Amino acid sequence: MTSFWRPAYVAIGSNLNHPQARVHEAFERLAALPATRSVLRSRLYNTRPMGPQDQPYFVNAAAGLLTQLTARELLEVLLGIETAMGRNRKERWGPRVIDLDLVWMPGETIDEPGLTVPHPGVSTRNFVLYPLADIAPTLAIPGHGNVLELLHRAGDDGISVLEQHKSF
Ligand code: A4P
Ligand code: MG
Repeated sequence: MTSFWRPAYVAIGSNLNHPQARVHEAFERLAALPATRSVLRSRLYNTRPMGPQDQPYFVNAAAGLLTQLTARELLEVLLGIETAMGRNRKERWGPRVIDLDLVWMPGETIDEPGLTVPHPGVSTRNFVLYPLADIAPTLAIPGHGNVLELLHRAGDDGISVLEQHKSF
């Protein structure tokens, strides 16, 4: 844990067990993390699965946090939320009740076994970039680029808005 607060951007995905409700549950659980404040929530999106197509569409979203945790500590608590919500890891890119990826945290460029920050998929996945653009359109992700530019490059194939912001 550090004495200062930094932003952290978390991508949320679900395609099992009422995905829209699971994404809202994830927002609530993120807001309850220790030494962490939940500051921004994106809209919710319906997205075509990347990977095996014989699985339901996903609901994707993103959360903007402020945290005193390090990236390692944050990953640990994200994996803890996944476990608490019943995630069990089977096939790669297979269906999941919840997936929480640490997309980027300024000052935490990491490439270690079990933790890569920025998340390597961020620059090509529109289901990560659209939610991220709701909360941090001008964010520059080192080694990848600016969120809005990446989004325009990735395009809007297979993605639609499921739920607008209810309030700020
Ligand atoms: N890991 C390393 N870096 C990170 C990071 N920055 N954030 C490690 C989170 N985790 C990170 O993840 C495997 C391990 O990655 C973790 O234990 C952690 O130590 P996982 O979520 O169990 O594996 P996975 O998800 O099956 O594989 P992978 O390659 O991580 O998949 P992704 O990238 O998570 O993608 N289609 C749509 N439309 N929407 C989606 O959200 N998601 C996926 C999964 C596939 N298709 C999708 C979506
Ligand atoms: Mg993951």
